[in-house]
Amino acid sequence: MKINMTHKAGFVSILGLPNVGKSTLMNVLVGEKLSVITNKVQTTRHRIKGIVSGENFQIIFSDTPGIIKPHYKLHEAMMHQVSGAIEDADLVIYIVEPGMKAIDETLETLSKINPENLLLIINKVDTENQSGIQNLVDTWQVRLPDSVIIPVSALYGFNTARVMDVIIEKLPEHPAYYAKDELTDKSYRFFVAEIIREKILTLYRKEIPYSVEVVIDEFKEEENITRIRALIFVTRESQRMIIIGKQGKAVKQLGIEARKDIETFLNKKVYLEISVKVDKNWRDSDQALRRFGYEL
Ligand SMILES: Nc1nc2c(ncn2[C@@H]2O[C@H](COP(=O)(O)OP(=O)(O)OP(=O)(O)O)[C@@H](O)[C@H]2O)c(=O)[nH]1
Ligand SMILES: [Mg+2]
Repeated sequence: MKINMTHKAGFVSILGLPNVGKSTLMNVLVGEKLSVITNKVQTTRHRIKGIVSGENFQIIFSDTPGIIKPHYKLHEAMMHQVSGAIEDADLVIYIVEPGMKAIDETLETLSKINPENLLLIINKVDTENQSGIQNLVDTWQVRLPDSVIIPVSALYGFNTARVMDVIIEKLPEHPAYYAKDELTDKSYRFFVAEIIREKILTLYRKEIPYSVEVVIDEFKEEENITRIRALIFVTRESQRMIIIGKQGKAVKQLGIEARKDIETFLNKKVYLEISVKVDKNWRDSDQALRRFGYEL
């Protein structure tokens, strides 16, 4: 027998300072479906939506860039997405981690959010003992008396089911916004560029990851192979030399590792060509940022 139940749906934005585990948490909450998220073609903006649909509910999560003070127009564009995610949200998940000092900065951001629609998550509690966790919860509860506060370990899945329950409980009644099999708003191109950028982040050090942008210049699906041409932009010739490496060894390694992951992701053979270009000013250029898919 099918019981007619009301349907809930809403937008849940995940915010916080850099590195607190926003992306880890979104991946966990979207669950196994995340791996399929990447199989859908949608828009090219940088805030990443992950959609979870049940029979009677739909949650549209937004993973957002970590909140920082902008040094470049790039950062402004990133923070623009954070403000957009706050404006669109039915609920905001704000993540903090144990020992986080930047409480004032956090409270300033949180002052823009209705406390009843705020879920404060203390992540990484696997790094804290029981009384430490209780202290953190108490400290935050004093500052945010009207918000739900949940200690979580996104890495180990501790309390993440409770987070889902609280979200579903708080969702407004609304029909689904997206088709129930839709998993993200991002395209193949976007995720391919992210795979390459992720490899750059792990293979190179110092300022390289912060100076790099990846653009997919060509994405051609043929019957047995997908041909991808990626452009890596850096801000200085010296960085270009580092990316390429002695006799091209570094970029070759990057290409091999990225191609493997892209093949797994697309479930197809991939031919990947990488070029490295210098654009001194891309982080401060409206034109370049627009080309790279940032909204200004
Ligand atoms: N110990 C522990 N580490 C975690 C947990 N959640 C995330 N991490 C780690 O924290 C680091 C940052 O995680 P991300 O999910 O990339 O953090 P983020 O907030 O999305 O970071 P930005 O996108 O840079 O702002 C990674 O090394 C994760 O493995 C957790 O619950 N416990
Ligand atoms: Mg992240």
